[in-house]
Amino acid sequence: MEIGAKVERVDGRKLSYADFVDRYLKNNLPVVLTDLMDGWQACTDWVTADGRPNIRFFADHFGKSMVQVADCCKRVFTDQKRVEMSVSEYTDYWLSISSTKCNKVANSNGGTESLLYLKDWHFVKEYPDYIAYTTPSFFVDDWLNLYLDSHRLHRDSDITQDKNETNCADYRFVYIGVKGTWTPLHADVFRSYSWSANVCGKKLWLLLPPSQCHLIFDRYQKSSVYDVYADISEKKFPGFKKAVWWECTQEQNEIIFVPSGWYHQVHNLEDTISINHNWFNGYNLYWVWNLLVKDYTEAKEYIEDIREICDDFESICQRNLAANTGMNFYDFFVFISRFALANLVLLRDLKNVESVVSHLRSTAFNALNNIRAIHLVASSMGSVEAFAEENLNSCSEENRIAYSEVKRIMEDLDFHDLCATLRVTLRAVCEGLHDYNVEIRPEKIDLAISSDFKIGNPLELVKLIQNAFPDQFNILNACNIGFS
Ligand SMILES: O=C(O)CCC(=O)C(=O)O
Ligand SMILES: [Fe+2]
Repeated sequence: MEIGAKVERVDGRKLSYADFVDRYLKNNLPVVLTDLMDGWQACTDWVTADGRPNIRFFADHFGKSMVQVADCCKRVFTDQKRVEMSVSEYTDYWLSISSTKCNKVANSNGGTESLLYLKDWHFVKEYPDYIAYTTPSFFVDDWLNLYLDSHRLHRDSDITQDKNETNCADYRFVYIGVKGTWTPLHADVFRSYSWSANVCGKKLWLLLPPSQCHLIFDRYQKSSVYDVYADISEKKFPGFKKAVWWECTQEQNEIIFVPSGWYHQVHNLEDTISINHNWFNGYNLYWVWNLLVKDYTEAKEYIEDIREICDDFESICQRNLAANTGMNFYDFFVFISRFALANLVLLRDLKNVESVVSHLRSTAFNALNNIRAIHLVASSMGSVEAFAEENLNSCSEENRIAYSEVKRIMEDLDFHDLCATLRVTLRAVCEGLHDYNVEIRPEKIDLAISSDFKIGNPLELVKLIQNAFPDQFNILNACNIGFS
């Protein structure tokens, strides 16, 4: 395996938000940020005096929680075998293997042993009053978790019933793994960004830029390599040897930013506790849409032969897409429609504020940037079959109600919550922008949101956005300048 680059390491206290955006978000490049975890409760409560996981603290305080645990020695299709157990069962396991000091043996014992890794624990959702950490300002512009605080990703009852509710609760996780546990090669859900903070322990990351990701797939571009350290058949994966990897050893109190679409494999080199979020915003929204299009196309090809005998072919495709990818076109459309409206409402309200101080200007700038990103994605959604008149009946009633009538959305209490959290979020983002000279003056923006408007499809959302800025549509284009 060729390692071609090391991930850059930067002191987070010396990096401005604008620089983070310019260097890493816009270029979609990874970085390790140091010195951002001072004062986190997790760094005190979850770590012993000698810097190891304070596993008894979890047993004592969170023992009853039910969590997903992966067995790193057992592969099931593209992932590790998962079992559900309580935190106290996991901590019992942890204490039993560390007392016999057999982690290494467990790892190499011919596959009969298991090596358990507690993963994807929705800790914040489960313990909202215990403030284990605060999200660093670089990562607060997080539309995914912001939305999920007031909305569900799916509204169709048949999909939500299938899924464990906490599964789609949010994308804020805690991971706890003994030395030797690992995560197979993957790209993140929705092709979102992730950030991952080591509360204690050490991780080895191997990352592959999106431009090279075709190299880790088989010749049909269907299945990808599971473990980069395994003996990879050149016949099956002809490109694998050509891949040039980025490497990073992440120490305690360091946070790695993983950009969109980078495949990565992760190994816990020590007993490790980490906190991670998946997130997306205006800078990678099109990654999410592109993934949905790709997965939709595959889902459709897969069942193409039954098209003729189905009345509701499109809705089966959308159902499969939601089940496999985590959301479908309609879920995504509800998401961007509501987000666009929330940003417009925020802008409109800012206009009414008398004293236009600089942070309000940068809030306006951010909201405009968000709207611009949504406008771009909605424009490219316009032509998809799923939104053609004859297919709109494959969109569930729940979804249609959620996006169509602007008046109804504006009266929806969940939407009010979304607006309120968006305001707080943009405010927090703007604190990092104080030295940035923003040209936008919200009081000059003539904004009209007609509440009798109906959003029937993506092109109507585009129209709504354009109509909202009657004479100043160029304002949306001007935001292209971004932070540079
Ligand atoms: O820490 C791990 O084992 C995996 C983390 C990961 O894949 C991520 O943060 O995207
Ligand atoms: Fe990941």
